Amino acid sequence: MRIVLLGAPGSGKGTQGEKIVDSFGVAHISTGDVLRAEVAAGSPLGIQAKQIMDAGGLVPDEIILGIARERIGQLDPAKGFMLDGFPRTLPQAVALDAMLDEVDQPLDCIVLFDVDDKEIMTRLLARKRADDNEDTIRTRLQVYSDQTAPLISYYRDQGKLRVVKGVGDVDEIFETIRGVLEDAI
Ligand code: B4P
Repeated sequence: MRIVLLGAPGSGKGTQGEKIVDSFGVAHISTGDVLRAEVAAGSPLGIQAKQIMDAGGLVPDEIILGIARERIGQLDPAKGFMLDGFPRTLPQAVALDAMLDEVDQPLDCIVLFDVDDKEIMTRLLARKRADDNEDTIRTRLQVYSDQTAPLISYYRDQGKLRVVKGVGDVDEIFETIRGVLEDAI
């Protein structure tokens, strides 16, 4: 199983991602977690990423693709993985497809979390992470709509997109995702 979790900031990719990993035993790559670990370590990448993340922007594609190549390269794609928060731009998605085509292990399924902006604002203000204040969240939603939402039609055109309503009880949402993944794979 090679899957991508797609959705606006705060749509629940991290929350459901943990459940998918526990249940399906796939490897998990979260570019957001990698970046937060770099920030915590105070590395040069972390110092650069922190400014961008705190302002609600996206870390440049070259940096993210470097991280993704390294992490995916350490895995056996045939054993399955779940990407959470990556790809987030069209160039990232195209580069990912090329990377996986090289090893003849294309993505199976892209799960899109459908959650409206009002719910996202409420959740992220409650989460209280460094990048979770009202202005930053608005910027992140705009960045999502400009740079990440085009991936929806990109993956729909490939016939790989599955949409899941991401509002309601966390366990019920997971059961829906489980059904979607079992059907798709
Ligand atoms: P991410 O780490 O990917 O985080 P996120 O989009 O903010 O949140 P996620 O969707 O995982 O939501 P969560 O489960 O936590 O990105 C952080 C930053 O890193 C980006 O802004 C960007 O700057 C940078 N970055 C990462 N990847 C990048 C890339 N590929 N390219 C460029 N830059 C990149 O849920 C949110 C909250 O909602 C939680 O508090 C949770 O408890 C709650 N929640 C979840 N499900 C719920 C439900 N059903 N009901 C109520 N609350 C719920």
